[in-house]
Amino acid sequence: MELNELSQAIILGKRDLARDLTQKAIDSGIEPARVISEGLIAGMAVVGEKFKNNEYYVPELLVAARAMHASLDILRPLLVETGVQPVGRAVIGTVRGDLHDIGKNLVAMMLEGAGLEVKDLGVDVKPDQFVEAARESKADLICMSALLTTTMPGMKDVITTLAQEKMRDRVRVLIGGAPITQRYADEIGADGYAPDAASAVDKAKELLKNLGRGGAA
Ligand code: B1M
Repeated sequence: MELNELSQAIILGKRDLARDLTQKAIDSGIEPARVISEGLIAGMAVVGEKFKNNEYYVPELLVAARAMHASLDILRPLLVETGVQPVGRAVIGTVRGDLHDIGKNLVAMMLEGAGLEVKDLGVDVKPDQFVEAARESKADLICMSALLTTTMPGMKDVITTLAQEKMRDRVRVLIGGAPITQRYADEIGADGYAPDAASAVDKAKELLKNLGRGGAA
């Protein structure tokens, strides 16, 4: 089966077709991670371009996102199944004022698939909520996503709150999202940055290793 059929279903916002093609891809033995990268992410990249070029508007984005979520519902449990023993704990969310969650959901699933226990706090997560959740779940990592240049500063606020609560030395901070760069991560004192969901897993492993958690995720 060709994964570009799935990309097309995402681009056209065809939810039922996206669901069927995802199931077909899995049944034909394609790895869930490949379905995500070559089917879903590839499709959403085109959607993003079309939006940028004013070929698509918000309604088209929403139906594309809905199709993507239908596909993810099938892939999520499969990704988790591939995981081994939990090797670390993470809380993840999209920062205050930001409602974009597709990339964050992908990162969460990939981390789960890599064997981490992940608590997903959703979107529009305030600094206190990140820190409180990290405390409650004894998290090793706080993972933040931002898609808007206006919401990026919320990441710095989480790091400040973490320090105020004297938890900075035992919780590592990983950030990402379309406008985020390594330079920005350095500027705000985050421990890691990843440009995509696959490298977020590598970075998370590295940070866990630094914490003495073995990093065998
Ligand atoms: Co919005 N939006 N949006 N949007 N939207 C962008 C981000 C934008 C770049 C579009 C554009 O103008 N070209 C622009 C931001 C401009 C800026 O700030 N510079 C924008 C805007 C302006 C807005 C609104 C303000 C529009 C309006 O209302 N006028 C509004 C804001 C709402 C809010 O958040 N308060 C808005 C709304 C929406 C929708 C609701 C319609 C929808 C979101 C649906 C949803 O998420 N449930 C939407 C969408 C879909 C997009 C685009 C088209 C696609 C985003 C996406 O899902 N990409 C986007 C344009 C674009 O990015 N090209 C755009 C696919 C996803 C897989 O990629 O999220 O980047 P991404 O995640 C990647 C990596 O970034 C990385 O890994 C992921 C996978 O590999 N990553 C991490 C992400 N988080 C990470 C965390 C990590 C590590 C890696 O560690 C923890």
